[in-house]
Amino acid sequence: MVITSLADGVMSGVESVASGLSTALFDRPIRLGVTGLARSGKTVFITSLVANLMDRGRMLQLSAAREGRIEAAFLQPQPDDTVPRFDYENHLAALIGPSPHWPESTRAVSELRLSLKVRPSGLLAGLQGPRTLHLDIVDYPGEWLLDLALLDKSYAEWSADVLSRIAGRPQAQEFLTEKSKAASAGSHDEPQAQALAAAFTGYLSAARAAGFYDCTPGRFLLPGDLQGSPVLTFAPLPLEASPPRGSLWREMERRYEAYKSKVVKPFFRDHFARIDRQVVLVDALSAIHSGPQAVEDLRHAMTDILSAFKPGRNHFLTRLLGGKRVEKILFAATKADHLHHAQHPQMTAIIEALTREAQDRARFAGADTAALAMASLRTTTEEMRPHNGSELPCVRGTLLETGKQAAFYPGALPQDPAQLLTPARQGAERWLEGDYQAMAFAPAPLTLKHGSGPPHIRLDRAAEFLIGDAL
Ligand SMILES: Nc1nc2c(ncn2[C@@H]2O[C@H](COP(=O)(O)OP(=O)(O)OP(=O)(O)O)[C@@H](O)[C@H]2O)c(=O)[nH]1
Ligand SMILES: [Mg+2]
Repeated sequence: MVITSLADGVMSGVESVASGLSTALFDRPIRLGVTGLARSGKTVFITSLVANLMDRGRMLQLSAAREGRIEAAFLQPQPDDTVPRFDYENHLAALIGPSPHWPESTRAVSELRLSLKVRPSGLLAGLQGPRTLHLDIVDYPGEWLLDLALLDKSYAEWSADVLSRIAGRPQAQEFLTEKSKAASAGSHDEPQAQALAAAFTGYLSAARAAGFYDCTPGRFLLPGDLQGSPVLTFAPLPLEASPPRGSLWREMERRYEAYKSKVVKPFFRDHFARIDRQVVLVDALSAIHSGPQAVEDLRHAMTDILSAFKPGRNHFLTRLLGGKRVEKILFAATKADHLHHAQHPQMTAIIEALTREAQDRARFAGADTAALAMASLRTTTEEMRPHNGSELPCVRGTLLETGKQAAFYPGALPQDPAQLLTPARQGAERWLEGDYQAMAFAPAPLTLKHGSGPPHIRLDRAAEFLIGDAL
């Protein structure tokens, strides 16, 4: 009696291990991180990706969709109960409603689980039934990723770094004046600390608006519920002799360290460490429009982002990840619908060159990386327009500002990306060959065809790179 029940117990134990194993193998969730700096297009990317995975008529470059192997795609409750849900339905309603508009800016991490029921391909096709892939998509601000570099720096090092970088920037002058009034070694005075932090935050916003990317600490621009708290009330100060205890400098140092341990580390532990695949969205056209310094800055930002994904780079991360690594990273130049397709190869070459340089500089070996030019939501149509006896490849759309239709030509991107990247590296003030224009278009009114998601450019290729192998 006892023996049988024991044996039964063992057997059912074995069975549940076996079924557990097959679920583990086949239903392993994939966590896809979507990041990029503010306004780079994360919300629109996720919304369009999910809509196009649910209705796959425009996803021919995703092999599982082309082969008709995706039997169903549906949203499910996400695994993390304390992370806000990505507001898919409202964002989609904004984009495809009768008076379409862009979704609101988002300020924190959010998450969505999309489950795909897929028939296996190749040899397994006849042997196995469909299996389910859970795709957990996580939207988080790229600024938070750049904060990783702070973990390796003391307050003195960080201050010296920042102060030397911003010295020549007009956006920083107000902060620098404020800083020169402060006596680092003088005793800590809260109104002064607040004035310094406010001036520094003001600089960060102005720098961001001017197209600079090195705008850390990331939470200063996206404070959320930390607004006004001491962890966000510090600023870089030069180190003079050895500042005594209780001095302004020491208090700033203490807050900087608190920012690292109470803000930066928890983000890496709770979100970053669990990501399997990553897309980094880059608004490269805006950077080119802003000029060589913004392009150079973008290159630095991409290097910093890549080095966050390089195992072994940072003690804290190495311990945290314990051997786990991100499998794929896609750098995607977004909003390619601002360019006629005749210029897409040039844009792709630029983003590829930037990625390659970032890889070399970060001495990156690890994840599989790729770069492409894409648009999550296509808002324009293409048009050739006569100009000085030749034809300009333009795009036509509704201008966001005026609501009027207009044709737009941003300027000729060079065939050789070095024509932009070299002057950028050499610190040029402006482009030699004319200027590049930027333009904001409103989403075009849409009627979605049955079975098709919103129109896009190469979103299917992005999906193929990111999850194609797992389908
Ligand atoms: N033409 C075009 N514009 C786009 C596209 N994707 C994003 N945009 C523009 O970029 C803006 C920002 O897009 P979001 O998706 O909200 O960007 P985000 O990265 O989520 O922004 P934050 O949440 O503020 O960090 C939009 O309001 C649009 O103006 C696209 O595919 N095509
Ligand atoms: Mg957003």
